Amino acid sequence: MSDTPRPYRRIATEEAWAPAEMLQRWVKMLEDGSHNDPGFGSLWGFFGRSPTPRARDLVARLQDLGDRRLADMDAAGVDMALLSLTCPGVQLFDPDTAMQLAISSNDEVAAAVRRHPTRFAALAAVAPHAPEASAREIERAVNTLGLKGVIVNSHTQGFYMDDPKCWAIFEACEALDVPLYLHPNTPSPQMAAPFIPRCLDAAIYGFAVETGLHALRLVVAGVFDRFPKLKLVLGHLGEGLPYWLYRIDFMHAGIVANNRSPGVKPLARKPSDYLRENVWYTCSGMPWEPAITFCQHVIGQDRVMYAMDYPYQYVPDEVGMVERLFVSPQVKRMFFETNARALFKI
Ligand code: 1DF
Ligand code: MN
Repeated sequence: MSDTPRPYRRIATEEAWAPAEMLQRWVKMLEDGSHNDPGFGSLWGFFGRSPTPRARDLVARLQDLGDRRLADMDAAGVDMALLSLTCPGVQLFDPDTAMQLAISSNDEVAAAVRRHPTRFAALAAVAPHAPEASAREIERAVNTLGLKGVIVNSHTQGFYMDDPKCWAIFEACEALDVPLYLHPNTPSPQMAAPFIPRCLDAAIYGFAVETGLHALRLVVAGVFDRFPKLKLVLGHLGEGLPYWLYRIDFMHAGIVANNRSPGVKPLARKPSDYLRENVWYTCSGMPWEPAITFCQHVIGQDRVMYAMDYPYQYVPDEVGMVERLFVSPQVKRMFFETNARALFKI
């Protein structure tokens, strides 16, 4: 992108990568059918096995943590990328294998950050189905490797993080004051079926359904009452949730007042309060003025951040689309740079 001098650096906050070993294991699982996840079969059946240029190009770009990625960032005008393990990450594997791969991938991405400290920062992968080991890994990743937070790719084989087993992970995030980025995954096995025949399971819509649901489960379960300092990040401008704030509050109040479900207890505050005060938002995949400014309006300009979603949505012209947002220079700087610096301590 042609670029005039600007008074801020652009930090892109949802930029995916994948270690070769994990991709090889995924392809093997696709070939021998040793997974139980129709969404994974649909999404990675394409990216992992299709000979199309789109699929082969993505798999190559995902694995590059060096010159090719940096050249792509230069071409798009992205100064810094916050890297995270692509979906579904390690969460498809049994807990021991998942932890082992989380540790090795955190080491690998931390080495890339050390090679290019002004261009890369990274989040730590964990295994939500091994919460105690994950909590220890978060501490190592933050304190020893210098990673900036945690990435979870939504459900783990149908398991959601509102389960009290995951409290150890939230405790670690809160104690270290690092955010947890709840990135999409395809709809869990319990709800994948109606999405798949029309190819609606992935980024077109299923990601948002799955991940918005997951975030709301955390809110309604009272996770933020128990962990009031927990910081959650959602991509894709909150997976639709900002648009729903009014109706979620209205309906939740009625459910609580009528004691409709043993799974819903009164909360200290309204659901929208947590979505405004415990959650930050990135515009990954949504370089669209009305949606971005809506999110800034109902959530707050200090909580909405830039993301590209490289390499899945590597469209250099989109940086220009976002650059033309109708906001003041100060807000543009918050959006592209300072909100991310403050939240992730970059
Ligand atoms: C896609 C999009 C794939 C996103 C992703 O990870 C991903 C896609 C496998 O286009 O299929 O992270 N995204 O976040 O929008
Ligand atoms: Mn993404």
